[in-house]
Amino acid sequence: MLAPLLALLALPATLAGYACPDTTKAMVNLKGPGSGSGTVYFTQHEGSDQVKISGLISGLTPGKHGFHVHVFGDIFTDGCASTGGHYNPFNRTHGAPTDRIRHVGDLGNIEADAKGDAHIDFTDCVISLCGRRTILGRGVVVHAGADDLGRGGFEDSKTTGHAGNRTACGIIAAIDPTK
Ligand SMILES: *[C@@H]1O[C@H](CO)[C@@H](O)[C@H](O)[C@H]1NC(C)=O
Ligand SMILES: *[C@@H]1O[C@H](CO)[C@@H](O)[C@H](O)[C@H]1NC(C)=O
Ligand SMILES: [Cu+2]
Ligand SMILES: [Zn+2]
Repeated sequence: MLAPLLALLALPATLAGYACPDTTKAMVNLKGPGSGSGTVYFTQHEGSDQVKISGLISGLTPGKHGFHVHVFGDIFTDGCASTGGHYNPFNRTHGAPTDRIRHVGDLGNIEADAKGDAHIDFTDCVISLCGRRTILGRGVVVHAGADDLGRGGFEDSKTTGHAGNRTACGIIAAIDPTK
């Protein structure tokens, strides 16, 4: 009786999804200091742990760019630098979105095409738009380089994915969920 319960409690808290009682939507407008700007939407339907992430970021250098939720939405004090580190409420190491051990904010990479456009359309069930893992009011950062997903072997691979400078960022704002 007790053993399965204890096993369940020992699971990393990031494993199970977090459903919201109401449909919740948010958006982020991303802007420089570096190249890349655009808008990304987050949608989580009533009772679901899936967050749909969609949008377009243009003006990027072609290729992969680290894409994370950072802990603070503060782009006022010092631009993207004041958004803090990756949103990591469970004190884990950096990883890929599909890893069992990851930061809540680890959304991996977006990829810009030859024109510099990154079309974003994926889902994640570790971030949430409500409750203990909410990303509302926090920051999104797009990096100049690729996120190595913790596997690059650099000094900062296990904290930031060695993704380099913060090229664009914005604040995740709640929007009208009926629209
Ligand atoms: C987070 O984990 C590291 C080791 O991975 C540990 O040194 C540190 O004390 C932990 N911080 C908190 C707040 O638990
Ligand atoms: C990061 O940004 C700083 C300041 O803008 C710049 O001096 C540096 O060359 C950049 N690093 C890379 C790897 O682009
Ligand atoms: Cu980041
Ligand atoms: Zn991370």
